[in-house]
Amino acid sequence: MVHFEGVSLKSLLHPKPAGLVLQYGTAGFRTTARHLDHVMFRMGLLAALRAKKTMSTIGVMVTASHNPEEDNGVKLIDPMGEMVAVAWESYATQLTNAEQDALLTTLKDIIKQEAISMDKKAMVFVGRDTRLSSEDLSQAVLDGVSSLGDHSHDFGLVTTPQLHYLVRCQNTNGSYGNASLEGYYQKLSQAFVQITSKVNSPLRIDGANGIGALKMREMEPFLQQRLSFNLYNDGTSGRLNHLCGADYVKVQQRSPQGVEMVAGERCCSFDGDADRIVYYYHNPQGHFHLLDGDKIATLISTFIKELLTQAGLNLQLAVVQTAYANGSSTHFLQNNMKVIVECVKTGVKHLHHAAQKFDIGVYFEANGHGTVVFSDSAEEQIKGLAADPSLTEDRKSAAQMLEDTVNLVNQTVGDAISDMLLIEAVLAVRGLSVQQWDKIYTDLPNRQLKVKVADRRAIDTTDAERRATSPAGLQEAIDGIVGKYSLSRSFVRPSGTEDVVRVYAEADTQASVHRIKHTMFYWVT
Ligand code: NG1
Ligand code: ZN
Repeated sequence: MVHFEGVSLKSLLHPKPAGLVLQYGTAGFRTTARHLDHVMFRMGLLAALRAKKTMSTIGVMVTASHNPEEDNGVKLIDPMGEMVAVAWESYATQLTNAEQDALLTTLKDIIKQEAISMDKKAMVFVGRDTRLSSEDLSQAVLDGVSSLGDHSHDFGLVTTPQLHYLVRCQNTNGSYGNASLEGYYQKLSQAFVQITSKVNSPLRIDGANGIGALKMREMEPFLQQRLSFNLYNDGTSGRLNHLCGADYVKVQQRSPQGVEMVAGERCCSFDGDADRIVYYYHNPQGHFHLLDGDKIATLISTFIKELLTQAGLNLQLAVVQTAYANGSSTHFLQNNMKVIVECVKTGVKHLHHAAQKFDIGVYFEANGHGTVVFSDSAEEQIKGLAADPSLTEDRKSAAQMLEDTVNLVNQTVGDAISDMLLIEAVLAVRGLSVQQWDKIYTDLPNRQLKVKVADRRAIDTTDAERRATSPAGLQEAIDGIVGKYSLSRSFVRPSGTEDVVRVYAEADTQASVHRIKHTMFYWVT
């Protein structure tokens, strides 16, 4: 029997500002940290309900990722480490927006609608990033869980993907790994050390002044000196995500402040919660070259495809992208690599679900968020083959490398640390420099723009956001603009995380991109 008095009493300590309305979007709730205390308390309540419903441990991560230090946010993590089921996103919105006196009724409605048995105690894992506001906000989550009489484990400072990993481990009785940070470091390091016999030249890592830098330091001893790296923007002085980090580098297409760039040497940037990564370097003339999520997806899928061929394993491999994927990458993957390419709507949950339809699905957003997912059957076949004593040396080594790749990947969600180790392993095994990797295909010049408009929802899209269905005339105008330039493509869509619309343009030259971008800007505003 649950007594809701605890909820009533404790909710008073986390009051909702009357009239404030927020929406659980692509990245959960995300706004200025000042508006989030009641949201966190209520997400603690909802996570406990979700845990009871699924009879599993649920995760709650407090972070606003690449957004400014003053912002914060919260995301729920489902039992297998994936994003929370879509139906529960709307419960999250309802519970968050319920005025103070309607909180209990809303909570009870959800319990009734989902027919949740309140007898058993739930377990909720909580984690947070390095933002100043995160400690108090995660305390509010813990208060929410305990007000229902349920249990929680506070992992404190963790990267977002680490919390996803921990949740999955806990719910799979250790078959995915140990539900501890040490378990995470051990699993990834062991796989990395087994794949990589030779140490690459030092990698320069921009930690975005966030949690990723902290966790790389923790992981360093596990890596047995097989990865040589220098950490910059490690949070000891600079501001989180300020002029640094994966989002800054990708959007600005320039190197971050605080990293000593040396021509030809590879660098990478994490974002504020270490679920995204991009690589880059300066050429001898000092020009910046970016290797984004598309280049990463190409490197990884090429590597896996070659290993499958070498091992003689017939598994279906696909790459999942969004409309932001550079046209050159799609062309290369389809026509040169001959892999299946799917395009889905922006947002990791869409990519993740699409990737799960294949034996092996590699998915990346151009911004550097992505991972690889293996079906149960693919994992079994890889493991079976790696253990087969009758194999030739060549097939055996490929099968073992595939098995290590499975272990190196954090399959729950994009993970900057795990992705970085996989990329470093591929570069080392294939003897590729960052320039050689970059030359696999040449990106079409491209630009992104965010535009503040009166009502971003006036823009509707179809075909994985590549075409506009409203307002009337917009798509015709876009067709007219891009028709004037070679290899060009442009689209506009409302952001799911900010109150802006995003314009994307690519074409054969930077000058054409600029002209398309300007015309699009005038059309949208
Ligand atoms: P929105 O704001 O919907 O464009 C952004 C990113 C997504 C995804 C989410 C979640 C771009 C163009 N969009 O979404 O890819 O990462 O944030 O963080 O990078
Ligand atoms: Zn992030």
